[in-house]
Amino acid sequence: MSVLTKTDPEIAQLIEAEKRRQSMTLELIASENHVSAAVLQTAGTLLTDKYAEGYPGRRWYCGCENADAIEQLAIDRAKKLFGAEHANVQPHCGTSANLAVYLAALKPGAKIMGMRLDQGGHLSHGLNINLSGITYRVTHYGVRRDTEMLDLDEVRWLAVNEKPDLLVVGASAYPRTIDFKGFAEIASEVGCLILADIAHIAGLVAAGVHPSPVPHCQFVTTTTHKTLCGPRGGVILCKKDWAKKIDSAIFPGLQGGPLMHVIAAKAVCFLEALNPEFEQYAATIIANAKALAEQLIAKGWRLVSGGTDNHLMLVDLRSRLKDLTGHNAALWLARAGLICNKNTIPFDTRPPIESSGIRLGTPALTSRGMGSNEMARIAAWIDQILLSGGDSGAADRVRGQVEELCRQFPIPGLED
Ligand code: DSN
Repeated sequence: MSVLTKTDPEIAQLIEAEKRRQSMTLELIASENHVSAAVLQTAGTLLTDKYAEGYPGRRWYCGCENADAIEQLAIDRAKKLFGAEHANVQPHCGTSANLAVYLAALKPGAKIMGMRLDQGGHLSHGLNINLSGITYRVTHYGVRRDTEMLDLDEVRWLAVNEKPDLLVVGASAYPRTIDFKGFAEIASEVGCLILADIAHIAGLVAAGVHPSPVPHCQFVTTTTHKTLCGPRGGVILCKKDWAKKIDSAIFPGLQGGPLMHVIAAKAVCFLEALNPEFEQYAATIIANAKALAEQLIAKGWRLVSGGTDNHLMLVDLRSRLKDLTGHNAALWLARAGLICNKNTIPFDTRPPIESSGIRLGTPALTSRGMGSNEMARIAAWIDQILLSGGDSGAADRVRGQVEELCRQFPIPGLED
């Protein structure tokens, strides 16, 4: 950082401030994680200088021999990790991965069917203000009101009646196991294509602690920075017969030059995830989520669907404090160093900007090496803060204890 401090002290100071913020707070945002020092180092290399439009062995520019080798390693490792026939490692994010699948598989005006955003889906699954919802006709499925879980019979009924061209399965706020095989059977019955978006659970799928959609779906998209613990970015996995169309949809269809420094960091992340230790890490993410969920339930908080099977949970704040919004709860927790996000809960009566829930996840805590004892302490702090009515004294007291815990469990990227 010494060079940057000389060149641009303002940015250098802000990066230092962010390092301190990450180090001294607990990250409970379910879609965030802390990368390894190796991933961090790779993402900050001079690979950022290189233009490599095209694909390994088929580039527009000269001087791509190292870029070719790096991207090929990333592709080969992604295929091995997920057991996929083809991988495109160039998407800049999960949304561009999804848009590329739509571009490859559908004509504008075709019909997609995905999970409602306000019940756990994602904006790139057909939200009306996202390109997916602007370009395609959309129909949405949700969870059952009584169980707050997906019901394959309801999805099948809707699919049979709506006849989508593409069924999208995957979520950003769904705490339960997704039956990808069951969804694929529905797609096959209806005669449509299927895309599984595993952005949130990719690390769990890679480790084999969540069922994989790869054998069952034509397309699987993911981000690399959530449970997979890699750099910020996306990946598309697909069957061999879609490889050419997917590659053309990403470049030149949707993106220009790939981010080679990020692709190299993805390759490092895939290597780390191929290590047998990663399976234990992913299993611990789930064990920690279950421990946190059990502690919160024991304190009287209702969790959407009654618990969790994966890395996240949704707390229904109305279960104990009917006037507390997700917006206020997240702000109070943040003052105490507990970082999470507000979230709608299924059939929420509040608008998304207020929300009646908070979403909590355990990937980042697990990357710091925390276990069930720490989950119990964190649940107690969450409970204290939510019941404190936003009291600043309570926030300060908890913040002190949070910082003490943070010092015991440093973030991995700073170890070098
Ligand atoms: N921002 C991601 C999440 O938090 O789930 C979705 O794009």
